[in-house]
Amino acid sequence: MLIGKPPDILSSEITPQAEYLKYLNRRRFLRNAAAAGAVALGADRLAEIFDPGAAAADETKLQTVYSPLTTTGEQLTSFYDITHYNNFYEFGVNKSDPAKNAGGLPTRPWTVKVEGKVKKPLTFDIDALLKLRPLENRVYRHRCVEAWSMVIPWVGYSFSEFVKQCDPLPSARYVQFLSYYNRHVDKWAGETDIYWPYSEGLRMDEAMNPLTLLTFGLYGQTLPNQDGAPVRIVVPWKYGFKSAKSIVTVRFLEKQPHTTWNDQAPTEYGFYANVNPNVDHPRWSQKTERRIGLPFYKQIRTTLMFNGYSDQVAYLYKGMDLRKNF
Ligand SMILES: Nc1nc2c(c(=O)[nH]1)N[C@H]1C(S)=C(S)[C@@H](COP(=O)(O)O)O[C@H]1N2
Ligand SMILES: [Mo]
Repeated sequence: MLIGKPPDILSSEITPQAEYLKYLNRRRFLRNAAAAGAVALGADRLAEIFDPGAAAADETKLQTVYSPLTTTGEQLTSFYDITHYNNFYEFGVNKSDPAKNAGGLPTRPWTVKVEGKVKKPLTFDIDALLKLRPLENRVYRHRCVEAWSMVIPWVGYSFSEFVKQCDPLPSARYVQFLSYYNRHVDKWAGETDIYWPYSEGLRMDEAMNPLTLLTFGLYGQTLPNQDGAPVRIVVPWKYGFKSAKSIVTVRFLEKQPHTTWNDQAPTEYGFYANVNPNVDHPRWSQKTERRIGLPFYKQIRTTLMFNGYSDQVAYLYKGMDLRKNF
């Protein structure tokens, strides 16, 4: 439970990850939470519900091709749920906050810097990145450490295609992703004690796995800001927090980078964060998950090892103790 959570906020609106933000500015938080509670009953919120298309109006269509790496057979989560039930702490800690607050994220001009163990540092313009490879439609399962999940038709290409352009040195064993951070734009970041910018990382072989997706869109159009515009990473066999949004820097490193959630609570959020029903979170089971958007009686699913991607990724962890390396 969040300390001092006002009773008019639905508990499903507040994330267990947020509970771990130890030095929340309590007064500011309470003020914001009260405001969010008021909005939940107010006219803007109703307009949002009755006109879900409004959220899509500004997005642009992307040319896409079919990908054999797509996961089929499961009902897609609706565009509305994918874009209104988000974790993006720079824009607030409630699930509905990013849709309301991320509008000001300036997604053009946008560059992605490449640094560290590379032949030479590079800067890519987002529009050049969009044209680097054909954009694929890839339906992936998406599972948050908070035990909810979605099925999302992402648009992008394998991150390995990007790495090929970067000429990493043989000493590069890890990749770090840093998100956009500007405290004048991401004003809500100050509600947390997170050490910004948001940082995540992968071992090089994980990053090079074809499933690791450099992601520019969803449902055939550019990413809405709340989902990490204009470019994010998606790592479908890991808990959602590994998938950094709105990436501005990619660093190739010799040593394992620090990562945001691991900094916050090392005993709860490991570096690997592979979806693993056999390793409970210290405060809840990971055996099942709640599929967002389905009727209540159909929501609970068994969580699959590596989120169902064992055939593609189990080889990466041969000989590792996944209880210790969680
Ligand atoms: N920059 C940034 N990236 C982030 C986060 C964040 O707060 N900031 N949240 C992570 C978490 S906890 C999850 S579950 C996913 C959620 O992605 P979605 O909102 O598109 O479903 O984004 C991840 N990437
Ligand atoms: Mo998450």
